[in-house]
Amino acid sequence: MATRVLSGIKPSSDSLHLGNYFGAVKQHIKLQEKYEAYFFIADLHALTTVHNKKQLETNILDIALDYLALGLNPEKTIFFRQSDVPAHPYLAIILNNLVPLGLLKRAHAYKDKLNRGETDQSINAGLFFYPVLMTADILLYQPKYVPVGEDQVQHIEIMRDIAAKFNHTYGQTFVLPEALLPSKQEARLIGTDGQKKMSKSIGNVISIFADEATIKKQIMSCFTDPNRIHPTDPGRVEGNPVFVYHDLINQNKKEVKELKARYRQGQVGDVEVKQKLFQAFMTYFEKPRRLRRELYQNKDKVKKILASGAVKASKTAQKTLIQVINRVGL
Ligand code: AQP
Repeated sequence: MATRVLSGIKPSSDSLHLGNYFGAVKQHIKLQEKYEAYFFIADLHALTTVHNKKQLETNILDIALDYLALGLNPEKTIFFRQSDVPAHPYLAIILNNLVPLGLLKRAHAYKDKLNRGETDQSINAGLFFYPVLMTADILLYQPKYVPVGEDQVQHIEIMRDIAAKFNHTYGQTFVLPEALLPSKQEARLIGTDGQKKMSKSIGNVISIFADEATIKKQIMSCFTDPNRIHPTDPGRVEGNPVFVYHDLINQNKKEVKELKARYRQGQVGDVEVKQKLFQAFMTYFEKPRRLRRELYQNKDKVKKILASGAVKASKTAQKTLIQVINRVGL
């Protein structure tokens, strides 16, 4: 059997951001050349935050368009919507019974919400059980690798714990998939606030497919070196989000080197550095942005791709589910 990879993205907003791209999607596009790839839109996971039918439908289509425009090749890859494969929630319900509550209480997604001032009254059970559904998402396809950003590493560990518990309880069933991470800088891309990882729920993002004015605003309002008051003050380049993004996006390496040198010596203002970043961004994503506009005119084709992906994904998922059902005695 060919080595398999699998990963998913939540359609909880209407555009992928730079963190999603460098942490996950860029790897996905590369890996589809080498492995048997399954990539899905995790719409059941989006239900934890999106409670508006129209909004969810729009987000799902938007993420599908984003993914395809960025280079996902439906000829090579099985691309589908999680909710089209009912085996996902089915397996999650079975696995719930093997997971100690304590393990879920330690999960980042849940703890982050508590740290942001939410309580057990405002956090829904869907979010709490999210690592279990994610475990089912993965185990159904038995991939060797799960290419994700650093924020998902703990959830992958939880998935491995649950799979091991299942094997121990019911006999060897699952091989334990591994997380696959890109470079350190890409695996946890810093947000435009210069403090937290780029996250749609925080809003510290640069959206890949937003209109130019929005992207310009996101880039121009990016934090830089907080200790630098005047353009003539020597500035810090390391860890400065504007330079982190330049390093990843700006193909003109000579320009980046010169900008860094001038910044360190207090010879360039933040505005110029950001304007150059905006230009580099538009160049880097010029082709995907054009492709996405074209795809948008052909939404039916996108729906067909997802429908055909769902048929193929269901076949694989069903096989695993039947094996599980037999093992547990249902
Ligand atoms: N800042 C980031 N750096 C690197 N990778 C990231 N990912 C997300 N943010 C960064 C990776 O993108 C993939 C899909 O993520 P997701 O949208 O399904 O969920 P997420 O990780 O929860 O993304 P957000 O933006 O942080 O969403 P919210 O704010 O709603 O929680 C994953 O592989 C993830 O690692």
